[in-house]
Amino acid sequence: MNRRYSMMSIAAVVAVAGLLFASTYSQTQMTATRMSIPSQDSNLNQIRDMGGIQLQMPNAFAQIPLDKVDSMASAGRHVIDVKLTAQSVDLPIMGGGKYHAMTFNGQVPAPTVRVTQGDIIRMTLTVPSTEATPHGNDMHASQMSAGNFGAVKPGDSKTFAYIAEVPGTFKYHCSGVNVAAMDQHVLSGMYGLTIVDPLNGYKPLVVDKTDVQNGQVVIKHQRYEAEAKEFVLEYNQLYLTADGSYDQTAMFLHNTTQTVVNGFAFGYVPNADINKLIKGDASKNIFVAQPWNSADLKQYQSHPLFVDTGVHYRIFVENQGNMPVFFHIVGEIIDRVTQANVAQAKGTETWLVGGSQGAIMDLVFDNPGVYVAVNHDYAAIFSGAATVFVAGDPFALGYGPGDMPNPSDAVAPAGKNSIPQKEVVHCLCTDERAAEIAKSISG
Ligand SMILES: [Cu+2]
Repeated sequence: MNRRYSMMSIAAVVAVAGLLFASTYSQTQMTATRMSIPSQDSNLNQIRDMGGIQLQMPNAFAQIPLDKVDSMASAGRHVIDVKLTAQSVDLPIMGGGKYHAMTFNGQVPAPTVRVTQGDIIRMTLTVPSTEATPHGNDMHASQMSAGNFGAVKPGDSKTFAYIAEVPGTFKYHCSGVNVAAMDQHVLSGMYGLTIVDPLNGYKPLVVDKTDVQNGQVVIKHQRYEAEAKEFVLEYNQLYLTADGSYDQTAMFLHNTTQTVVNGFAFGYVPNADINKLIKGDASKNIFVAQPWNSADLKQYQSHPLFVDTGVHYRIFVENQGNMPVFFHIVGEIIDRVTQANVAQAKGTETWLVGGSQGAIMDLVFDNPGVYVAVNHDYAAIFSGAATVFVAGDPFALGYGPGDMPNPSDAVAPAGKNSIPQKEVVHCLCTDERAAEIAKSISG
């Protein structure tokens, strides 16, 4: 390819990227996009005027006609209603201050949907008239064109239904305004997870250990039943200007402001109470960064994940962001990685989860101690992707297995083969939402 043609293709790619991702509602971003592709001004204006990109391609919209759902339910399918409300709200950010978040139901990430393979998910998205922009929804557990669901205008609501055919973890997210500004909406918080449990349940976990028998080292298959304690860890990035607005230029450069796990940078680290338990002094930090550490922070105060030794753990990991996640637990080996109920790896140190991809990590913590789950990209670790697991009672504080509560947003909703856990309210969510969560976990 000669230089002139290759320059032209680059220009074309930039133009298409500009069309797809131009944020319709931020003047700064529009200006930035215009500067790089001045000849696309009229197209951008047209998109802005119609409030998004109308896809001209034929759609394969495999949704269930809504009037058929009831008869399918009587025939034996289970129907799970998912009700999402778009809510733009300012939420706290590590280091103090707030950023302009876009949420479903006042929380980041959005509520985790948990169903069984073969269930019908009937999703209704409501966009209150107070919202400044339309919103959409794309559920990766479905297999249908997002184009046909389209944008829901402020003051409207819209429903679609589909059968969750494939087990595993699947992202769902706002599809922006007919795809335009989708990056802004998703990276500002409009994302969530659907867990589709396998119809016949999860598989028991077999971990190979060694033993000595008759003077010989031998392999010993250690079996754990499918029943497990479960966590959800959703990775994403924030790209923000100094005033907490979405910064599209930073996104194009992959210039991450903070890396977040379930919405928080460093949201699952010890807090003052745990400092006090261990050091006898609330102000003596036992972890290098404790940015969410004050009882005044209520649902935002950080909280580590307490785990038992010798128990099967199932961690649903989803990469909601723009950067790869090299999922690793410092001091542990992941006993099994599963996608679509098929084991992808056993005994792996790290597992790569690409953008908009998920995986189920099965492991057993054998020894008491502190383990840190990271995205093993140093930029991600140091900007927020460090999640502390405290296994057993390594500090000899006297608590027993399951005594310590875990942060509610990291505990998966109950499904097939779940072992319940004690929970404490923790979420990047509004006070109203925190009150609802408090009610739901107290019984
Ligand atoms: Cu949206």
